[in-house]
Amino acid sequence: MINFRTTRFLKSCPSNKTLPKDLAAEVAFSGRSNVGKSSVINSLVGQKKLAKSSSVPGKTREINLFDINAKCRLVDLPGYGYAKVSKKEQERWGWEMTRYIMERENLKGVVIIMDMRHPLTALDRDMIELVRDSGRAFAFLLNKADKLGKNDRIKTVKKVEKELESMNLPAILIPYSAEKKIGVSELAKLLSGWME
Ligand SMILES: Nc1nc2c(ncn2[C@@H]2O[C@H](COP(=O)(O)OP(=O)(O)O)[C@@H](O)[C@H]2O)c(=O)[nH]1
Ligand SMILES: [Mg+2]
Repeated sequence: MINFRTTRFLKSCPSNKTLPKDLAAEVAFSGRSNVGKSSVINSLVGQKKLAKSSSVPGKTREINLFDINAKCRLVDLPGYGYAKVSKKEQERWGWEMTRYIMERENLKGVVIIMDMRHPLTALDRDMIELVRDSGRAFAFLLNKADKLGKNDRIKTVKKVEKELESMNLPAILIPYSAEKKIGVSELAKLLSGWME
């Protein structure tokens, strides 16, 4: 099992051109703006402020890379679907993201983070298609589980599982709360399996 506590910030890249050498195993986090990507990374590494989290959506406009150790990295991809960003900028980011996911040699898997209260939006489905086309391993985190009661959590997991099956995409689903630290050890185990 990987020790995530040693994770350090490596680099922010405004485009694929400035990415560090493709020499370490990477796992990437993707999701709608404000879904809690940065918070999930912080909860995983047990540090409050490693990835910048903010209540203002759409702030992360870059590919942020973190070194877990000499051989493994975490990658925070730009959030999608923030309406106040221009169409042109969103499009450019779509291309950067597509390129990273399709071409990155040492990308071992993608974690698609969704809000447990609003899973599988149209933009999430676009991301799912992209990841499927790339042939990468992937899994889903249903974040903000603390906002739902126990019964609604169970219902949501069943509903999402069913929909993914109907898309012919059986996948790992982890109910998660970055705030209440629910699902952290499952996530750590999953990523360790991908990278080791
Ligand atoms: N209740 C709750 N709020 C969360 C959780 N994860 C993130 N948030 C909040 O959601 C907002 C966006 O989080 P952030 O990590 O910046 O999202 P990002 O834009 O996807 O990186 C912040 O106000 C967080 O405090 C969670 O598990 N539960
Ligand atoms: Mg963020």
